[in-house]
Amino acid sequence: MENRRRLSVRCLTALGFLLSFAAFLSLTADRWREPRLNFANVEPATSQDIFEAPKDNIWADLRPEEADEVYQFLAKEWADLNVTRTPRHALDNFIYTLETLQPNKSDALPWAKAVLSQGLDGRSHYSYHAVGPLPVSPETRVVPLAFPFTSGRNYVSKDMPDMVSTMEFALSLAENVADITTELLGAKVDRDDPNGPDSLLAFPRTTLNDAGHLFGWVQFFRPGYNSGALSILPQGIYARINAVDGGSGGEDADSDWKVGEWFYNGVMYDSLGEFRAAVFEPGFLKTPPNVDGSWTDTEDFDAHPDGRELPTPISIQPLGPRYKLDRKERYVSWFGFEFYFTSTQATGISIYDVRFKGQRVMYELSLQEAMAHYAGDDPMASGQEFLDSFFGMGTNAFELVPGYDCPGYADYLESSLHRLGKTERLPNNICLFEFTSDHLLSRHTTATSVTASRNTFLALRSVSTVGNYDYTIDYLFYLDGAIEVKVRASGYIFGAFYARNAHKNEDEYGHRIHDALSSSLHDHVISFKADLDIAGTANDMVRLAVEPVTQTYPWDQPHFKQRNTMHLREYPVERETGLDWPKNAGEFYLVYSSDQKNAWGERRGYRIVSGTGIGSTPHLTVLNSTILEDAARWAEKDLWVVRRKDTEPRGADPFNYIDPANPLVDFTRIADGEDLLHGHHEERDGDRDAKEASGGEEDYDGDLVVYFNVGSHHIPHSGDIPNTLMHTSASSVMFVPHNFADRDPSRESVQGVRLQLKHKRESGGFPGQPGGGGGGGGDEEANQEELRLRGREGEKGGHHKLQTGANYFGAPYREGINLPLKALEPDLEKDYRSGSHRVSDLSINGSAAGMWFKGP
Ligand SMILES: *[C@@H]1O[C@H](CO)[C@@H](O)[C@H](O)[C@H]1NC(C)=O
Ligand SMILES: *[C@@H]1O[C@H](CO)[C@@H](O)[C@H](O)[C@H]1NC(C)=O
Ligand SMILES: *[C@@H]1O[C@H](CO)[C@@H](O)[C@H](O)[C@H]1NC(C)=O
Ligand SMILES: *[C@@H]1O[C@H](CO)[C@@H](O)[C@H](O)[C@H]1NC(C)=O
Ligand SMILES: [Cu+2]
Repeated sequence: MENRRRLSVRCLTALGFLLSFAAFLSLTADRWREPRLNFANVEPATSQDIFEAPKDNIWADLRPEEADEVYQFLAKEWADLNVTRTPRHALDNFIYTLETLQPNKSDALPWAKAVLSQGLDGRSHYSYHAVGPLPVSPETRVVPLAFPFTSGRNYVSKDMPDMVSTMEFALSLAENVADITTELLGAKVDRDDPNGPDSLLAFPRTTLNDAGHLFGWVQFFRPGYNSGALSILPQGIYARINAVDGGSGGEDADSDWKVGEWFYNGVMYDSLGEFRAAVFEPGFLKTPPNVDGSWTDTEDFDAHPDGRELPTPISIQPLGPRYKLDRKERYVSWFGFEFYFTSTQATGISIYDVRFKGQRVMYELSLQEAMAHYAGDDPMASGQEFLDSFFGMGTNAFELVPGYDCPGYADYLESSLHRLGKTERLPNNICLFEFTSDHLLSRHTTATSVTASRNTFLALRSVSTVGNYDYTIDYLFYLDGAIEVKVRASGYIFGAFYARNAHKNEDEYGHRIHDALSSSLHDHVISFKADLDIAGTANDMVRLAVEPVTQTYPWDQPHFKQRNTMHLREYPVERETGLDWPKNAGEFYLVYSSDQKNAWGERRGYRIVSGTGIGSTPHLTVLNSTILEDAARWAEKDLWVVRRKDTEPRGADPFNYIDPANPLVDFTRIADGEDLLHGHHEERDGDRDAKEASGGEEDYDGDLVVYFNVGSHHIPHSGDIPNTLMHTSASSVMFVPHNFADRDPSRESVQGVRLQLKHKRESGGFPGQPGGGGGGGGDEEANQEELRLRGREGEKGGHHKLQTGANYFGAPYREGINLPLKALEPDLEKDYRSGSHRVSDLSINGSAAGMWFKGP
């Protein structure tokens, strides 16, 4: 007992923690930690309680006080706009969002970014404004924010109808056909009990076509009993709605719509009258409805296969984390990695200023957009697409489930959103943890030893639930300097209605997966930006190809005239371009430092590689998508390399969703073929012309940005019911050091064991070859020999004296541990704080464009 470091058992409740540590907390105000789980007989590391970032996190979101200050400032500046916090109409003026304006890389002044929704001349607009410098002072001003957008505009005009009145229109349209829906579906819209078991929901989706005509389709759904299974309960009756005047969102929005054709069971009807007449005609061909039942339940509480009576193995971390976290600045240090992170409403977590062993590797790594593009044999599925930043990957990043989403021992952080003049806190929606993988990072067996190094990595995770789908988004860091971005989708698919009708072609777009449900083929393409700074900002991208070749070698003569073999060939990427992953993985995409070399004279670099996971990293199958138009051209290739510019901070903008023909950010204008030559390169004939033609900067410094996609071609099958499984939906891209250091840098940080076997040592020869080389002598002699050999390696030469038996590098566990139940099963009823989640219904109302409320 005496030699145990016994720790007084801290009270685990937040209150107890606050009481016993009040004094400590008052000193470290913002830096206090969640009460860490303590174990009875061990003392967790405490060093991170006083860990501080070297600099302020200039990317961090506005603190609530700062947001209040900006709101007050804007209230004065925009006094004439009658800005309201509770908009009741599309044309009301309101500040939709407020957050930090991410600073230019080339300067770092704190500014805020406000999105104003404004009614002007009977139309509604969204506009971006920059407010700064901060904190608010007499110099602070508000200016239109247009420089980040390729369009040169700071606004989109929202040619969307008033959401409330459109929903209202869909509802009354549905009420008008209660006789038909009762006849065909055994259900009808019920305003008093909209989510009742025999109720129907009617949702409009509207599209603006090239000619500026606004039209849409209303589709019926069943609500789903309790699981939110709505997206797999489409009902197969569709009505076209047409905007009377092009859809202005104007004052008279209620009268903006009229009903056009109807579609049911593969047949188009010109009008409601025609449809109704047909339905009640004897012999009308019906198709079975899509009815909810236990098949949509997300869990089975009743099955008891062998083994289910035991809990699963889990991971624990009894001695505390090995990373250091400055919670206030959101700064992390872990085995040579250092980075800051932040969260934005549209795109969720971004990481900044990533260094490895003191050298900058990336300036920024961040999600840009998450797209899902559908195809199908009905009026909805055939024209359905989502750009989820519009709904908000950060706005919809809800509380994580400790012990399930992330280990119970993870650090959980919150984010706050400044919207509609208020600050909303999303508790525990970011987690940070170390995890030891089920496989080693390296191992080797020789005749006399076995060495095994654990693969422990660091994960920064969040989950964005955008309507039907949950995206788990990971930024992963490995001991060798590798960085991985991994996304896994789960949740309900967005299915299509399956009509049992020989003339329908649902099978061309998916599989039948229930009585009346088709699985609805779609592509997920999720874009990330990596501003690589491989050992400095001046970088070159090359494709290093492994190519077959026929060579003549003097040493083969005269026996082989020539030899079929392979070799390396380097193709510099000299212009901004989009690349696809090479066939047969036959090329390495490398980003090299333009001026820094390792000890062997090789350029220091990182490789970009389509990473682990069953899902492969896709680009959009659809060519020149009719619905996306110019809103998401980044989706058309796997990887892009472009010049970094302050004026091109993002490859997409959330409002691209509502203005696809004329988006704020058109990616083709970012990847527009400018040359990437710089510094050490000779100016070549024609380059100057090319530069001028593309409007490039003469003094390009070699700072490049890579955009890349993860996602999947999703062909859901019966196993996606009830929910898509993450082991099949995962996909990732990895950045892996390539000659970045002089040898594997994980050796100095990895933990593991070398087992020195009791065998007489062999030396020389191939390890493992019995009798290879001299050897002889006992363990002592073997150790002497080992030391001598290691000493020869020079400078660092091992001070560790090898023993026969287990030689640990890093710390092994040295004593047993009493585990509190919490370490195994977090107390979710107490620790999960959210009472409900504001999950988007994927209608316009659930998004940027629909934040107004029914009038009193
Ligand atoms: C602002 O609100 C006031 C009071 O409700 C109203 O009289 C005025 O017309 C409004 N101004 C604008 C520009 O909407
Ligand atoms: C639109 O969204 C707001 C905020 O989420 C909600 O209060 C309102 O009821 C919604 N309106 C409709 C018509 O769904
Ligand atoms: C894409 O489609 C549009 C509209 O159909 C057409 O005008 C345009 O030329 C097409 N672009 C390409 C690259 O095919
Ligand atoms: C950031 O860069 C843009 C484009 O060069 C410039 O217009 C803007 O003023 C810069 N922002 C700040 C805060 O300096
Ligand atoms: Cu999917």
